[in-house]
Amino acid sequence: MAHYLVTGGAGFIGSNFVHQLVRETDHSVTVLDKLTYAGNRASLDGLPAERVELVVGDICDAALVDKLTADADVVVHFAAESHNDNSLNDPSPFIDTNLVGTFTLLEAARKHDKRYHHISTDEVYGDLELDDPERFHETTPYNPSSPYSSTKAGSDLLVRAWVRSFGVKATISNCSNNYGPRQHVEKFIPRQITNLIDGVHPKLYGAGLNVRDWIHVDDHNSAVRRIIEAGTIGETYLIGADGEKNNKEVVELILRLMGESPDAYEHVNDRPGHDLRYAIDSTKLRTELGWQPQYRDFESGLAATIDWYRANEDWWRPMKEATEAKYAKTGQ
Ligand code: NAD
Ligand code: TDX
Repeated sequence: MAHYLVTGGAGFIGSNFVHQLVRETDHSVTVLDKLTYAGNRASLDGLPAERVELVVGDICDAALVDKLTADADVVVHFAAESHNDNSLNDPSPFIDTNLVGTFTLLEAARKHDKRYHHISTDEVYGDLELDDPERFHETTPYNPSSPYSSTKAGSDLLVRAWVRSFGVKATISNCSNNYGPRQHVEKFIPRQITNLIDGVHPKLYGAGLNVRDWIHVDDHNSAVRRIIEAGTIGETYLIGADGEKNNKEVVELILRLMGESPDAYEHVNDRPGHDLRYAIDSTKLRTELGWQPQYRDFESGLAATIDWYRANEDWWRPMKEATEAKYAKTGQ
């Protein structure tokens, strides 16, 4: 039985990680989360108080991070500013949280000699052409496009340097696009589901031909747990579930699953610098660590996600209006 410090545990992927850890292990957890616009206390509802504690605070607060790291066996770092569109409107919190925050955690992990796992994204590799037979793998050169992905790339490089220079016991994972319950309504899939619940047409950026490689959040988190258990210190593992789809296909599927005509969407302004395609080759994780995704059918995973948003309007309703007001300013 171990004690985990989970940063960003009130966000989308972090909260699902804490739920999975409580469901499937005896570990206890301290969540460190600033509860920014993206963090939600309600995402931790239903978890046993004797096993999960929420500390509201900033990962850039060195004294707090030092104290919580000293008390933990394992640090899992999910906290980030995570939305590309926000990073294009105001990059500054991305620099603080993604770079300075990661530096602060690494210094604490180094001082207290703690196992550290760093959560990152496939966006650090830039994008691929639609017809490129290549996919991203662990040695693909970094080539990030947005303020978001460049700060994530920078944070990964800090981790690699702290492993090599100071012997920090770290691993890194770079995952593709996640879907599932408790994702903020600013993100593509929940935005379209909640728009449709409100009688608003889904919004496709540009022509909608950009490709994302979808993975269920529980599969991302089972892979993270496997890497923490069995991964080699200093190594990077790519996490993906062979889920490539273009945005138009995803919107058409959401419309069909929600009983609407599959062409009932609108085209809106494209994202500046919009990455064309992401695709992950997760052979290393599968062959070296024996991991497999459980959600092999995107349609049924998406249907369950739609059901979750229908059943949990109390969770998402408070963030919907402000999110759409932000998009209205950029014509998206
Ligand atoms: P999210 O925006 O839903 O959650 C981020 C959480 O971090 C929030 O709870 C927020 O309050 C917290 N946070 C932000 N700044 C903080 C700070 N300074 N101190 C403490 N807490 C802070 O993000 P997510 O989608 O769950 O992403 C989690 C991680 O996974 C990120 O590192 C992201 O880069 C990575 N990732 C996400 C995806 C995806 O598809 N969403 C894919 C690959 C990797
Ligand atoms: O309304 C929309 N319409 C639309 O066409 C929105 C919000 C998005 N899009 C497009 C842009 C992307 O091509 O959908 C795709 C997915 O968009 P996002 O949900 O914003 O995700 P993306 O930019 O691909 O980044 C996500 O995956 C990698 C996460 O937000 C990142 O945190 C993660 O690192």
